[in-house]
Amino acid sequence: MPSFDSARNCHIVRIVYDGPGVAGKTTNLRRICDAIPISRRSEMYTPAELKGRTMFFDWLEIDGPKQNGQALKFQLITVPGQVERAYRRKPLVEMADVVAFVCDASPAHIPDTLRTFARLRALARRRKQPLPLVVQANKQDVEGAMSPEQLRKRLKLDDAVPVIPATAVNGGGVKETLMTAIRAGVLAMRDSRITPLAKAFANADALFDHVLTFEDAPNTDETVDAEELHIAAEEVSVDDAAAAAQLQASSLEDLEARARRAVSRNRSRSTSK
Ligand SMILES: Nc1nc2c(ncn2[C@@H]2O[C@H](COP(=O)(O)OP(=O)(O)OP(=O)(O)O)[C@@H](O)[C@H]2O)c(=O)[nH]1
Ligand SMILES: [Mg+2]
Repeated sequence: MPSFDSARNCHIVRIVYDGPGVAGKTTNLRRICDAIPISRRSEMYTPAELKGRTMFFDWLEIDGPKQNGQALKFQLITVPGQVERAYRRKPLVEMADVVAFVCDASPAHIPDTLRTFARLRALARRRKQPLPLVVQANKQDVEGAMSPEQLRKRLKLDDAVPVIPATAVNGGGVKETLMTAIRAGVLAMRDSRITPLAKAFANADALFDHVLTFEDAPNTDETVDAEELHIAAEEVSVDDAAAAAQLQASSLEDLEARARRAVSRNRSRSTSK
């Protein structure tokens, strides 16, 4: 839900760059930094990056167009895409006003993209407000990369969801993705209630403190509902050799085991009521 920062007298819209590991989320933010002068943005803040992988998040704030004379800022936040960091990703995605879902469109990474997207869909379903979504089909320069239309089909996206081709490493499609997400954010601001800015999201330091609170109880056994599992399994085409090779049997078994545990947990919860 867009928010109002009374300390700085401005509205804040949060755009979260979600997507699987190495899809190009951090690269998008770097190219945005290159394109926007420092007078119109913050520094990019990345706590504890390790060997080029995002461990917590990247954070960047840029100035947006004034709305009825009121200043508007966009917080751009990337999540860590590695599965092991899912417990850090979830609270960031839950607080998004708009999600820019960055896909690695190269064939070998499609199974990862499908699984991560299924998790996003599950999170979106649990929200009270709709979650505006922009999809970026990144790495179009890689041989055999899926086109935006092919990705739209694989992800079963509605025609209303924009899918933008990109080669983020060279800056291609980065601005288009950002502008589309900004437009969705401005619309969300008009349509929803504005809440006071949560302290946890006031700045990058506060966000880091907030994310660190999840370290004590990392929820690695994240609930995977049956429908999500169905989407993840069904969407991976078995006739696509490259994709099938990537989908290791152990991952599916793991997903199934977790879904079974979630179902039995829900059963025991409902019987104890
Ligand atoms: N070929 C190609 N490589 C890209 C493109 N965009 C990003 N990369 C490369 O992909 C790798 C991963 O990019 P990152 O931006 O760090 O990926 P990420 O999504 O932030 O990954 P995590 O932080 O692990 O979640 C880097 O080596 C990038 O240079 C692209 O359009 N084409
Ligand atoms: Mg990253």
